[in-house]
Amino acid sequence: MQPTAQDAAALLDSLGVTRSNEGRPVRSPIDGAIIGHVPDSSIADAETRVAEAMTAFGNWREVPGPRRGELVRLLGEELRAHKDALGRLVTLECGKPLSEGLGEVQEMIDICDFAVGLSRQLYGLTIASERPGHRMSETWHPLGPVAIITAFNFPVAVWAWNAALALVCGDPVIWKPSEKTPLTALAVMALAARALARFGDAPAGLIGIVTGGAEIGAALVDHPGIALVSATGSTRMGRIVAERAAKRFARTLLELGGNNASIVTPAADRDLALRASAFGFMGTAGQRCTSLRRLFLHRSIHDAFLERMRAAAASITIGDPRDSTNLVGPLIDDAALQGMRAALDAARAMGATVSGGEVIDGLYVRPAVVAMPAHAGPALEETFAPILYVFAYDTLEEAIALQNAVPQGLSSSIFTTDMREAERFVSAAGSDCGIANVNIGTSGAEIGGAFGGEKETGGGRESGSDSWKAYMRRQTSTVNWSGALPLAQGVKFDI
Ligand code: UN1
Repeated sequence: MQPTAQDAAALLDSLGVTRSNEGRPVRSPIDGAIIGHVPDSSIADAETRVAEAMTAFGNWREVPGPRRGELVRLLGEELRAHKDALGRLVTLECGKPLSEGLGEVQEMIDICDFAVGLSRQLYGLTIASERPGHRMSETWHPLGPVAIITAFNFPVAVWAWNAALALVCGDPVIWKPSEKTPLTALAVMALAARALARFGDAPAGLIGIVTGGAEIGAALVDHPGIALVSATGSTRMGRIVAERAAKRFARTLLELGGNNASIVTPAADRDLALRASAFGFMGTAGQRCTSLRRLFLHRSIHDAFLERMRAAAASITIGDPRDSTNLVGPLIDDAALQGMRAALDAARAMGATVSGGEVIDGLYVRPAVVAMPAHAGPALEETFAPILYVFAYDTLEEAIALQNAVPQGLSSSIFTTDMREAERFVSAAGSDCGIANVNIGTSGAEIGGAFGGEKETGGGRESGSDSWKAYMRRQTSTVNWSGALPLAQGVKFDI
């Protein structure tokens, strides 16, 4: 394999990104080498971007939705044409296996397609008025500039889920990517610039970016010109964003931590459950917000299933994610490694049996399967690493109660061929998560559904279904086309 720095330079050139030798160094977790530099934006830069976006909004909100969709269609074309290079760059910068890097770009293309269709379907309602000669309607209007704060683990797809919808909804966007993955963000901006050039008459400042750390994100969150802050990351970060945004009554769309669980019942197809759970906890080295973290096994199958999962983790191929024979790449950085160590130490201190978890080399670790004596300790927290906490249960009620007994509420799943168990799990009395799957793992959602979760996950929904409504403002209009003036609720006020 080539040194990552060489690979990155070639990919950045092919994607049309101007390389810099100054600014914050960006390291590839693959080999720890510096693969580029990105200067931090200043607070003044952030203010300029917002001012430009506010001006752009005045124009863009009056461009017809289907025409706005044309820009997103062109963006989708650029992404299709450069899928391979961008997918490779994602792999270099965040360390996920190449098939996942390419899959992430596919997710961007999918949401662009979805948004193009949506651009002709921003439907409102006509509502029955109680007054004669009156018509009531509900219309969705563009909202204003949207700040999109994203995390390292999906360095480009999360921007696309937000930006594709926001743009067709009539909103300019300003991106604050993770400081760990700014190169892929610059590459996406280069592709967006091509789409804008082909589109022709989009207003300047429609698609912007600022780079840097938390203080740059905070400058966007606090700016009165930002109508919506869409933030993906830890619950700790989300709490800060939510509080700051609430001070000025700005809207937020939060996609925060998950602590996702699967339940495997005696009626499960166990081979399928094993494969799905193995991907769920080890895929992306456990660094998805949807990664499987807790596994509830019925006592009758617990020991045998646990053994098979240990064997799967012990034999999984780990190494350079550019090599397609490796299914698990590195953790993002040393802090992630320390976080994993601390969680495993806490589990051991509780009397848990830990298999795996050792460092192989650099940031490459063996995924850990942890047989837990109780549903407590580190299992109640999100650790962004490949750790699977395993529990035995006796009744489905107990398993559902435990799976819900964490502060987070993103994703969940049940493995069963018993329709009563499956239906109970997805019922009002079942999983309390935003995502509740049957015979599928917790991760790997398609873009067509609304994506997000409850409780400390933040309550936001993005991507498919009617998530677009978060990027628009709702207006109720009552129009009186009669000559009379009847008041609602029969109120009399004759002057
Ligand atoms: C994330 O980890 O922030 O459902 C998003 C999934 C992916 C998205 C994960 N489509 O696993």
